[in-house]
Amino acid sequence: MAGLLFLFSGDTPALAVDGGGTIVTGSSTFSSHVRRFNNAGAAIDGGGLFAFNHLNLKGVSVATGDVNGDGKQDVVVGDGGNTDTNNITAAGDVRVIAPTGAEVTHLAPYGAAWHGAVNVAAADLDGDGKDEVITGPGPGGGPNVKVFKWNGTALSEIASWFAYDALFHGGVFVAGGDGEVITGPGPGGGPHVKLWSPNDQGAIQLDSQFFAYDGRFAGGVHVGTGDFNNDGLDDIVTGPGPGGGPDVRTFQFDGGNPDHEFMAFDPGFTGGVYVAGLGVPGSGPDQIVIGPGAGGGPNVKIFNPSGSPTASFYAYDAKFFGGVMVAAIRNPASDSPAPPGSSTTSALPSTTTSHPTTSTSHPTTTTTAG
Ligand SMILES: [Ca+2]
Ligand SMILES: [Ca+2]
Ligand SMILES: [Ca+2]
Repeated sequence: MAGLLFLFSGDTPALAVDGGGTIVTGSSTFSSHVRRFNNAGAAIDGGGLFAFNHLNLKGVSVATGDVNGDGKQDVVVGDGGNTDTNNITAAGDVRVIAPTGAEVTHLAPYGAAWHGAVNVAAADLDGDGKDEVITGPGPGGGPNVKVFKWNGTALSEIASWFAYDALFHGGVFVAGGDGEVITGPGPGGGPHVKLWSPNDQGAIQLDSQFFAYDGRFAGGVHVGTGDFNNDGLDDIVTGPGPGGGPDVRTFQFDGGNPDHEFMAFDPGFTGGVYVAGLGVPGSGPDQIVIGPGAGGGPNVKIFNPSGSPTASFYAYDAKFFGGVMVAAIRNPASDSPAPPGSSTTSALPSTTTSHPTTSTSHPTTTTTAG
């Protein structure tokens, strides 16, 4: 039986089940180590779990949301790449894991032959109270974004499209909020954020796009969502990919000038930063969780949107410099689903994506985050 090596252990606080305030981290290289923390940085599940036992794992991406609609926030884990040839189909490239540690479901969004990374997000795109799983391939794959919806027993693909030029093989980072899928190119791409939703006919349309940083920057852009200006509408938080400074920005969905901008680490750190919106029950605007890219220590930080740090902790051993992907539970009360009438259950153009295997080198920096 492939898969879970360690269950989430110990107490599962109510925060982790039905409210905001919980942070999920994933090792972005070397292993599939997933952990959870509260908004003060305390571990809430002991040592966490190793989500995959694929050969030569290259890390994981993480998301959190209630995928199966049971009121409990699941953890979605995407394989960061591997060299397995045997058990991918059995184990999947994406696993949905309940707070108890039990697997809800797994799937292989890009087929059994795909051994690259899968970036994941979870968001309720159609307002039915269940979070859809959004996937984007890592480097080596075409920019084929997919959306999967819970069908009562498993996840079914309901949308599939190319978010960028089909020849771009740097990967796609994904997020979701207020009925929109948000995409950012992986390394090699510009900081080109795009927002997508189904049109009246159910086909995916591009609603908005903007450059989060100087258009000449080619390290890609990480994206997350939260209500950072506290107006009840979701906003986007961005962090540069490798090669950029730790320059975190928040934007409203129509782009324009950022509402907030701050440096999450020493400005000299150029490993890139992963970003996520964090809801804290009873508080105002969503906060921002930051994980360093490869080259930085495992120092996860939480900030108010204005850039004031509220917590800082090591998600993994202090000697781990592989980077930390982050996700967090949003504040459910502030999460506005898509308006009635929009639906992603429709015939979408089915795309055939080839995933040539390339070896993408991520710039390695020796600067320590934090
Ligand atoms: Ca659930
Ligand atoms: Ca839904
Ligand atoms: Ca907002």
